[in-house]
Amino acid sequence: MSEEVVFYHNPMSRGRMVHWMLEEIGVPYRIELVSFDKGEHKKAAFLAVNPMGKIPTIVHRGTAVTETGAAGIPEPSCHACAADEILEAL
Ligand SMILES: N[C@@H](CCC(=O)N[C@@H](CS)C(=O)NCC(=O)O)C(=O)O
Repeated sequence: MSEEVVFYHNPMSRGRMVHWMLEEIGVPYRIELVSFDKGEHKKAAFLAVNPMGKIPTIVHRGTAVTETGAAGIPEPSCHACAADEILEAL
């Protein structure tokens, strides 16, 4: 199972909040841009990741997180220090 955090994003979406959070906590991640104009969010390749066809989506350790409010906080066990900083800030 991959340790990589993959962030499916479109800059014209609420994914910007998740992008901001990932940058703030310094978690390594890879962005996969999903074009609304090209309808990529409703194509099979992305629906296999998130059947709702919505952005943002984060995939980590085989699990897709599809809610903005949840996607912004990665699993604490992976990035303990960063997660601790977030929890202290809340
Ligand atoms: N409940 C989700 C909703 C995500 C959502 O609706 N994203 C919009 C962009 S901001 C989207 O993907 N729209 C494309 C569509 O619904 O076709 C969340 O808050 O993250």
